[in-house]
Amino acid sequence: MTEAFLKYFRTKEQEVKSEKKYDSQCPFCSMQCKMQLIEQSIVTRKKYITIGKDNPTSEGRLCIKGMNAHQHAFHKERLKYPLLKVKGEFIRVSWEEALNHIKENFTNIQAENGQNALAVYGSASITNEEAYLLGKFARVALRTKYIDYNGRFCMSAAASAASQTFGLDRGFTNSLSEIPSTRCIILAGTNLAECQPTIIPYFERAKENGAYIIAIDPRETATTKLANLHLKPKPGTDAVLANGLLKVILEENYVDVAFIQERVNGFEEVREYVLSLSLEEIEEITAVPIPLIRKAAVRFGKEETGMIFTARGVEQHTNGSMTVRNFLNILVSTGKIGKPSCGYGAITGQGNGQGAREHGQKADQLPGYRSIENEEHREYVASVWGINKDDLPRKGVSAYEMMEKIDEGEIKGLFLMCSNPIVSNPNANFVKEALKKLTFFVAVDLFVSETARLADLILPASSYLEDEGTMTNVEGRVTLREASFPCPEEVKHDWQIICEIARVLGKEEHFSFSSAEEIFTELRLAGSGGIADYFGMTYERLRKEGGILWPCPDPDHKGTKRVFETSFAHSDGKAAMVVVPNIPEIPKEQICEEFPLYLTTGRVMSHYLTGVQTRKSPALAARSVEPFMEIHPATAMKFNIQDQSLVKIKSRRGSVVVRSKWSETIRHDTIFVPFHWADSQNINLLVSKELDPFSKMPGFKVSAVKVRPVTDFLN
Ligand SMILES: Nc1nc2c(c(=O)[nH]1)N[C@H]1C(S)=C(S)[C@@H](COP(=O)(O)OP(=O)(O)OC[C@H]3O[C@@H](n4cnc5c(=O)[nH]c(N)nc54)[C@H](O)[C@@H]3O)O[C@H]1N2
Ligand SMILES: Nc1nc2c(c(=O)[nH]1)N[C@H]1C(S)=C(S)[C@@H](COP(=O)(O)OP(=O)(O)OC[C@H]3O[C@@H](n4cnc5c(=O)[nH]c(N)nc54)[C@H](O)[C@@H]3O)O[C@H]1N2
Ligand code: SF4
Ligand SMILES: [Mo]
Repeated sequence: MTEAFLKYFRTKEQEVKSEKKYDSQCPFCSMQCKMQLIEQSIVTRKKYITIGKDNPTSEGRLCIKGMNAHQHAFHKERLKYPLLKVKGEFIRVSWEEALNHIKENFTNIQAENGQNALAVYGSASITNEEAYLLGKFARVALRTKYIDYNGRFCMSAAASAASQTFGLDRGFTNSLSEIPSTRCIILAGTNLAECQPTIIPYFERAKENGAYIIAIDPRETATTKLANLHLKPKPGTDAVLANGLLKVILEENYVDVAFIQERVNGFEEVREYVLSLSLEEIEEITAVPIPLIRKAAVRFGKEETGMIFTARGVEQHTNGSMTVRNFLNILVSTGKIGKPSCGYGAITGQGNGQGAREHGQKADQLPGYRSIENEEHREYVASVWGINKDDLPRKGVSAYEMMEKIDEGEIKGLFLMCSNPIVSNPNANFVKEALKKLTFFVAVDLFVSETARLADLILPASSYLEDEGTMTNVEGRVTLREASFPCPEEVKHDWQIICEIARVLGKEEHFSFSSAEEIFTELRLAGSGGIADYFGMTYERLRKEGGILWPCPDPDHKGTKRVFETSFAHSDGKAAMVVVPNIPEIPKEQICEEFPLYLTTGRVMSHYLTGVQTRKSPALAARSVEPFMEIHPATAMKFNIQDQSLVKIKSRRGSVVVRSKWSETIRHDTIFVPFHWADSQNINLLVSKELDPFSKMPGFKVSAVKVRPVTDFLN
């Protein structure tokens, strides 16, 4: 450091009058890094810095999003009061007026159209307590069957695959501490380096210890650079690629016969089918050369230990669930599960992507991962809730299908909490038009998001800095996020908002909670004996132990570091393999003369999801100010597209205009656009409404498109 800088630094330091520290947890991804917010009072103002805090998952690390999260939480556009739309303009109203308005509209809608005319749309960015309460709110306060959440677009394909193969869906079957000692790692469709940056040292340590890393991604990313071998399939062909890997594993005899005999069903059918396939055809479909398929399969097969990780790159397809099941076929048939340094990780997305999929926000689910269609499960949860089991609604439909019901007029009122669906749903224009048809629409948010703009009433929610509660991270570790600040002005916690609405609807007796901890106590009971069992956890334990891995069924239980050590969670204790058809993503999205390129979508390091929060953070927004289209220069030249020029991308659904970014490392037939921007830059205007039949996951990762320079459309 230069003398001048040191002098400047010292003067700055002297200006700091006092300093306060607040323990917190990042509001963004599934790593849920623990952090500390430092508030410095400087002569004329307050200054905030966020630093990492040690914990078993992120080990004190933070990425740039965590470091700058406070910028959106303290942003001047944070909602502070309820806003009611009157003649097209939002005006400030009191909570009492807001609640009365809800009571009147919800009551009228249900009186005229039946219970199911109201729907609830939740989120995996809220706490476990809030996710649990929202599920209960829909079933007990509104008595509607229509509830689903944004995790449908995130974890649903992996969750459905793990539930079907293993009988249990905990994102990572092991704890992160086992990664450094594994010998071979498959990273399928995950960009950890940008999406869960603080996890990377676990993989770096594995590599230092000699592990062989295989990445599967149609483009080069900061993550694929970590790999020893990078397979670049055509988007949407991963299920076929997995068949190829499995074929080589079977032919070269890398299967674990004893493990299969003892612990696996369905192996023979899969074996017979996969051996009947030709590697030439697999090469043709995936565009991955046979020698590379062979190299990857042999390496994974022959190593003593191995792990497979999948993320949205292979999951967000209309065959996403089956694709994941095929990767699990590989894992199970090589016996690389339920043992030290062997396992599966569905890299969870949102901060509470794991917990929020366990406690009853899903259309067909009750707390503890119970099923709303199972009589025993209904009986148990109804008894905890103090209601008659026959008063519990049956299952509803998935998030996007709720939009279709809104469009059809079956759903007339919507309660939206912590999501921005007109940006994040596929077929975005349709979704926007559908939401405009609602008779009454309430959005609960930190800001006036693009979707909240369409609401009749917006309620101001507390941020991660103010809201205490538990979040279940990427490992399945339940962590307690402490509140650091009181709610600003008239802001309320999501759980308080739910309780207050329940109260005006006359359901106070079921929602008389005065703290998040009280809700957690009921959640533990409602989930007790279920798959995701938190019964043994208390806030006190979570504080003391720095988080607990579920299941933790009783207070003396230490938590579960590794699942499936002795048996899988199906009733016979066995894993279920399944034949996965050797066909790529829906044929409609195959490229053709008119739409010759595959569009795939995803993320950049500095923005989070629909960008409502990160676009408000100057430090983050400055790193990535606008969306871009990654395109190979050879492809760009073919379509007369210069680097850094404006391009129109068009699919069968719609078009957007973004700036081009030449990249030598993306496939020639593929372009990539991140989805963090809205309105005319919303890439979901181009994505189709087709859904995966098992998980109802949309095909965010494959759209057939054409590209043209914007100048072609001028004059
Ligand atoms: N910076 C940042 N971090 C985040 C988020 C964020 O928005 N920003 N969001 C969080 C959430 S909710 C989630 S779900 C996770 C998502 O985490 P990831 O799933 O890792 O992120 P994506 O960028 O959506 O996709 C991962 C990779 O899949 C590749 N891909 C695209 N199509 C295909 C295909 O057909 N096959 C294969 N094999 N790969 C393909 C893309 O090129 C991309 O590099 O990240 C979490 N972390
Ligand atoms: N094309 C394409 N589309 C995708 C994806 C993709 O890869 N490609 N990925 C999908 C995935 S994986 C996901 S997870 C979804 C996410 O999609 P969304 O759920 O729509 O994304 P967010 O931007 O997280 O929206 C959260 C909203 O809630 C607000 N908010 C934040 N914290 C709180 C809180 O504590 N309480 C309340 N009440 N509000 C809060 C934010 O301001 C924001 O407006 O997008 C999906 N859409
Ligand atoms: S975005 Fe994820 S990796 Fe980055 S600080 Fe937050 S929780 Fe940690
Ligand atoms: Mo996600």
